[in-house]
Amino acid sequence: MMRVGLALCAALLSGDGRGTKADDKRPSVTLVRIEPGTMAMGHDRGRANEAPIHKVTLREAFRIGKYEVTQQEYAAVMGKNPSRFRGPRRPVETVSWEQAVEFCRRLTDSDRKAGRIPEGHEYRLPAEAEWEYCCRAGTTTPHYFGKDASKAGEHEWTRDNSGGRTHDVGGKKPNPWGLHDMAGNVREWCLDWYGPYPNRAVTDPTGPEKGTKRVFRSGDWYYRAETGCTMSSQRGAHLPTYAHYHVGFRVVLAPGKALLAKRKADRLKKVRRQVEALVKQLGDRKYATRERAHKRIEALGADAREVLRAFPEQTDPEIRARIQLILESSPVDKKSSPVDKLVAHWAAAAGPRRGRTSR
Ligand SMILES: [Ca+2]
Repeated sequence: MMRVGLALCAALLSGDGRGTKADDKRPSVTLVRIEPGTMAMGHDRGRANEAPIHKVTLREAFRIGKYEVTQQEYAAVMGKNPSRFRGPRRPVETVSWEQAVEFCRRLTDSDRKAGRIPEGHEYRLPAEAEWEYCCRAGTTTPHYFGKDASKAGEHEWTRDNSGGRTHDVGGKKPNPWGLHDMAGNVREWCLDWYGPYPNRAVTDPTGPEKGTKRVFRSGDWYYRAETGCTMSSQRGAHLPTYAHYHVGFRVVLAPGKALLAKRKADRLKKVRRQVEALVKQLGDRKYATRERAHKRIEALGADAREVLRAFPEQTDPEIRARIQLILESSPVDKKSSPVDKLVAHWAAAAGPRRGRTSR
């Protein structure tokens, strides 16, 4: 019954000819593929919890719900509908973070058994950074439609136009990546514990390791756009058991932990071979050769640093010192880049040999 319900739901949602045999193998929710990339996350002139602006890199492609999870979708998986504002295509609300996570787990099970999702993939809530990346959709303005909040009504259900209730998903214009209701309708639970942002560039962030509240993002039908609550940077949070009629969620479909671990192990194996060759070059007395080796290690990024941390103890103290400098350097802070630090290190160490290097 669950499969039938989900398939029916998918067909109703897409309106694009689903219902054929081939379509039976598509995921049960409508998803949009998101490519890896970088963004400036946060806002320095918004609320205090939106600062500092920091660079975020997402290395893996993933898929995210084109819409908030609807009541029809939720009921088909969970067997009940907790929502206050009833309607099959309205977003599910009055759903806690814990219930949203359980929905993802059950949907993963059923879609996996039905062969609807790729091997090793799973549904989960979006990480907060993934959510903002999707909301911004390449934009850097306060709203994904620009600076002018007077255009909010074309894109968002807020207190200004909602009539004090939720509305069917997809009723407003999508953002540049085709996602609907990222700014309004219901708030959306994210995976992360709530906490302050890091003051540095980060890769694939998933928030603090511990906490008491879980993050939700997006504005909602309850607040006016002029309060700034529908800006792409706006953050909120509450206890994971909190269930209220202004909070729902959308799902992400992405490789699960086991698949990610396997991919990482394969990647590190390749990087290790390259790093081993480059470390040998560090012993070369020619400045240009050493600099090239370090630049190439730096270009390999976080993976290279991980390999170097596990690198067998070097007997040569100078090579050991150089590896240590790479590990201690931030890969993004230009003023303290490994190359800059090493240039200083070599300049100091090369005093007696000055004139013999190719500098
Ligand atoms: Ca929303």
